[in-house]
This record gives sequence, C-alpha cells and structure tokens, in this order.
Amino acid sequence: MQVYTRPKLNKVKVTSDFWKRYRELVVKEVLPYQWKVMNDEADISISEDPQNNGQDKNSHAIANLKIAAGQMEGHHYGFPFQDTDVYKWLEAAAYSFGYHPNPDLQKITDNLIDLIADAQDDDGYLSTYFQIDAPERKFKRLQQSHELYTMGHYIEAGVAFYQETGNKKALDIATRMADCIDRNFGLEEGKIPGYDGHPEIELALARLYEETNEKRYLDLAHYFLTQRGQDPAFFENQIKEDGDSPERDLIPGMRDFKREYYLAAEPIKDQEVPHGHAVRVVYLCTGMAYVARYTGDKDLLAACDRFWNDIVKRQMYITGNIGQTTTGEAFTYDYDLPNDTDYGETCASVGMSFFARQMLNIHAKGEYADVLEKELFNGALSGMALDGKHFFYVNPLEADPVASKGNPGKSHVLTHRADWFGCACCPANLARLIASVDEYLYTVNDDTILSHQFISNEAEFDDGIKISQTNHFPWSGDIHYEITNSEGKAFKLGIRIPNWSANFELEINGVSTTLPLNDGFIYVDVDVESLVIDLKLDMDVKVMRASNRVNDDFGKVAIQRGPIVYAAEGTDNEAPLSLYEVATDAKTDYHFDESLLDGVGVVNVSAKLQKADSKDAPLYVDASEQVDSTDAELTMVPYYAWANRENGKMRVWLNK
Ligand code: FUB
Ligand code: ZN
Repeated sequence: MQVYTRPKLNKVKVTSDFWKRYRELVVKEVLPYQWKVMNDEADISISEDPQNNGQDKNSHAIANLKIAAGQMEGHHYGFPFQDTDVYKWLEAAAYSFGYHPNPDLQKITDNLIDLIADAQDDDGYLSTYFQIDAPERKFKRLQQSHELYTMGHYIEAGVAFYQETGNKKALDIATRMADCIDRNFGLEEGKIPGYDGHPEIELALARLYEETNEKRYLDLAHYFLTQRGQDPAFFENQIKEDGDSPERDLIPGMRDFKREYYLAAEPIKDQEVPHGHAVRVVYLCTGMAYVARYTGDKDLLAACDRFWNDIVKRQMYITGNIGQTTTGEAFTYDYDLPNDTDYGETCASVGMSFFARQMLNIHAKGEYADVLEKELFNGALSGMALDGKHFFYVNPLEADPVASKGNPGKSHVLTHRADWFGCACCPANLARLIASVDEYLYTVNDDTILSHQFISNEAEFDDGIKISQTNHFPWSGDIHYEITNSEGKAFKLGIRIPNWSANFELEINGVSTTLPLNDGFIYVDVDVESLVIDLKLDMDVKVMRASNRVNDDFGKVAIQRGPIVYAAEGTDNEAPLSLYEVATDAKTDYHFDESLLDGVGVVNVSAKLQKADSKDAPLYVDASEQVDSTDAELTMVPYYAWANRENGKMRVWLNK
C-alpha cells in the first residue's frame, strides 16, 4: 500500500506569457494609475458612469483617510464604502510584490499603512464616513452602512500585506478591527444581534483566522453566517431606531430592496436559491465555503452546493458573467439571460472566482475549476482594457452604442471602458485577482495536488516536490508537465480535463496512457523522482448553443475555442451584426495574430449575410418574400479583448 504525504504548497511563479503580460500591466499601469485616481491627481472623466451616480470626477478615497487621521480638514466624500477602493488596491499591490519587488511602491504602501493606522479609532473601528461625518451612527444602519464590508476589505488587504511584506502593523490594524467587531456583534447581552447588509466580513475573518489561528475570528465569521436572516426584520428595525425618514438613508433607494435582496429574509440554511445582489451572493458564498471547511457546518456546505448549482446551471452567461439586471445589480430568475441589458458586474465575476476557489478546497470537482477558468479568461478579464487604465463595470454580451444612447433601459451598457466610476468597486477588485492569480492554480487536498488551471508556472511544494508546467495556453492545448520529486515521496497529481475538451491525449514519460476521469480530473500516482506528463487538450473551434430554456439564446450560436469565448465586433465585420447567420456546422478557421490586440487567437466563421432592408421599405412584410443574402465570413476576437479599438457594436450570440 502506498503511504502518501500531504504536500504543502510554498510558492508558485507564473511563467505564462498571457498572464505575465497582465501581471506586469498591473505593476506598470494599473496600480500607478489607480493610485493617482484615488489621490485625485488623475485627469479623468467619470461622466459615463453606468450607475449615474453623479459624483464629481475625484475619488477622495485617500483624502477621506487623511481627514479621519486628522491630517486634513473636510467632509467625507463618496459612498460610505469609499475606503474599500484603497484597500483593494493595497491588496493588489501586496500581491504584486510577490512577483515584482518594487521598493518605490513599497514605500508608498508602507506610508499608506501608517495613514490607515492613524485613521483607525482607538477601539479598532475604521470606516471614514462614520468617523468624519456621523460618529453617532456607527453600526446603526447596517443595511446600508457597509461598515463591516469596509473593514472586511481592509482585513483582507492587511493579511495579504503582512504575508507578502512581513509588515506587522498591517496585520495589527486588521486584528484590532476584528476585535472591535467581535466586541460589538453577537448574541450576548449588550451586543448587536445583526450583520452587515453586504457580506464580505465573513470571508475576511476566515482569512484572518487562517493567518492568526485565533479561533474567535472563525467563530465570529460563523456567527455572521448563521445569524443572517434569523430576525428578518433586523434591518428595518434598525432603520426605525436610527430615523425612518428617507433623508436619513446612507445610500438613496437602498431601503426599497426587499429582505431577499440582502439575503436576510430567512436563515441561509433555509434559502433554496440565492436572491438579490450578485456580488453580495458570491461574497457570501465564498464566506460560507471558507467557514464550512473549517467548522464542518453541513448546513452551510449544503447551501454552498445549492447556490452554486443554481448560479452555474441556470443563471450564468457563457462568459461566466452573472447578475442579469441593472435594477439592484442583481440576479433575476432561472434561464433569464438577456444579452443586451444584462449587468454582469466585473466584481461579481471576481467574486465567483473566489467562490470557485473555495469550493475546490472542499471537493475535487472539475466543474469548480471550469468556472474559475471561465471567469479568468472571459467574464472577469473583460473588466479591464488592454491598456490597464480603462474599465468595464457592466459586461454585456451584446452591445450597440446607438442602443445604449437611445434606450434608457440600456444606458448602463457602456460600449467602451470608462476611466473610472463614481462607485469604483470593480477596477481594483480585478487588479487584486490578476495580481494573485498564482494562488488560483493549485489546490492541495490531503495527499493530492490538483493542477486545475493551465497557466504556465513553476511551483514548489514541501518535501522536494516541484511542478513545472509549460504551454501556450489559452492559444494552444499542448500542456507539458515536468515533475521533480527529489525525496521520492508518494502523492497523487490530479489534472483537470476541462469540460470543453471532450477529447484529450495523455503521455506519461513519453508513453501514451489512458486514465479514468473522476469528477473532471485524471489522477497520476507519483512516487518516482521525476516524471514528464504531456497532455493534449481539444482545441477545436466549437459552435455552442445554450439550453433551449434560455429564451434569449434560442436560435443562436456562440463560438468558443478552449476556454475563450469569442465576440464579433463591428470594427471587423460589416454591421449590423444581427444580419449574419451561422450554421451549427459552419466552417471555422483559427489563427493567431500577434499584431492584433496584444496578440490574440482570431476565429473566422463562415456565415450568410442578409442584405439590409432599405430604410424606405415597410416595417412589416410577408415573411415568404425572399431576402437576398450572400456568403460571408465573420471575424471574431476573444470576448475579453472587445472594445479595445473603436466604440462599436459587439455580439457574442449570433443568429443561427
Ligand atoms: O455595495 C458595494 C459594492 O458596490 C458592491 O459590491 C458593488 O456591486 C457595488 O454596488
Ligand atoms: Zn464592482
């Protein structure tokens, strides 16, 4: 019998050209640009903020911290959660030090930690809106206040910063915050028996527990998850006590959303499907999965499974985007997946990646990694322009500048990425995901190392285990592994076979091999000192269809190659794109174009192009009248790279 060791992952170096480009972009463009914006030093415009938040062009995020720290005078500006822009940025900067040491940036971030420490109250509280403008209302309107959400984002940043730099002050701020929250919340006499309107603190406390081993933090995270919805009137009662008039609202309109929207209508264990605001849902799910893993809480785990299935099987776009409506940035109902009015917030895709990662820590199922990959290469990545300085908040699957301008129901759908937003939650959220992508490549469960992403890397584990993966993914499906196991310990290497690769070929040490597929993984027993594995994934271009329960995609097809979902843009094709018809067996051709969009795989698809009716023709005619069409070819580019050239039309789903 094999005696397996339990490998511990120490370090992953991303060597993928595709991801190295993005990660260097974070260092060279994204972080400096966002730092300028948050210091109100960037010449930007937020006039096309899809949320119509009406903010001025300055973020004031750093100024708010300076005012709270007593270094400046003035009022708080922006949303009650404005501080989180800074914290997500700080977290992204922390990760970047792991692959790109940067003393200049480190000086800035060390000073920022000092500023945050100065802004923190003696009792550990830190949320600049309340400190500056409403100290008497702390924790009194949790439906809208985002106080725990805000502190949760700091806690995440503080843990990451400490882990990357060893700056103890960064961690101390986080523990003092958590202690403050612990003193104020719970079921004991004198504490608030509530929770935040926006989940985040749960996953943050779980991270803090992981770092500090302080069980109180895990218990507090568990409390927030199990207390949610126990008293469905909790938020409303708090609002009554804090002052019922709408002028007292911290974010206008937030009181109108139902309890379900806040996932607070009933205890989570009783909620069949996730309702409401998409980012709230996926942050909550991440917290649930995190805490369930450490506590063994079966109710939480069952809720994770239910919510996962509902989102992934019935409410997710082919690109991984989630949240179908701009009204409340929310989920709607099963199979409702409109393409030209959808929301698909970048933060929701980032949060879905967090959720998938946590689920992989619980079950070795390929479907979690499939979704993670979908987000990394499509839904989340689309949130940033190739220049690192423009961002999407809303990610549509069909867009037209004329429609966005002319139809108020589509005004949230931008057809070009914006400089910044009044509510700027997305840009730094995506930056922290990209900067930490090395943490999303492996999952170690007991005796098994799961290699579930095909992002070239060199990984080092304890016990002399090293895994090097080289490839040109996502453009090529040839994946080469070299495994060094200098101490000859025995372990299993699980390699994901993606759901898009129906066929694959495997060679171990040059010998063609077949291995059974187990929940999306093949498993190789490793007990020798070195091993070479070659995997050939199926990179044929696929013409995809949606379940015929999805009204909006009925009679339509989409193009996918490997993990990449493709989009047709007006700039490459004769518009309108709606006049193209693509057969399910359409001829397709793939080539890599180094000079296009920083190097992308391009797919050409044979199609029929209907002749557009003349403007003078009647609006309705007998359908039996012949319409001329010609043979044509559609040029398609990766969805993540759309809107990097002109402000034009785009479509993922094409008429069949
Ligand atoms: O409410 C805080 C953040 O702002 C959410 O996560 C985003 O969806 C945006 O509404
Ligand atoms: Zn966002």
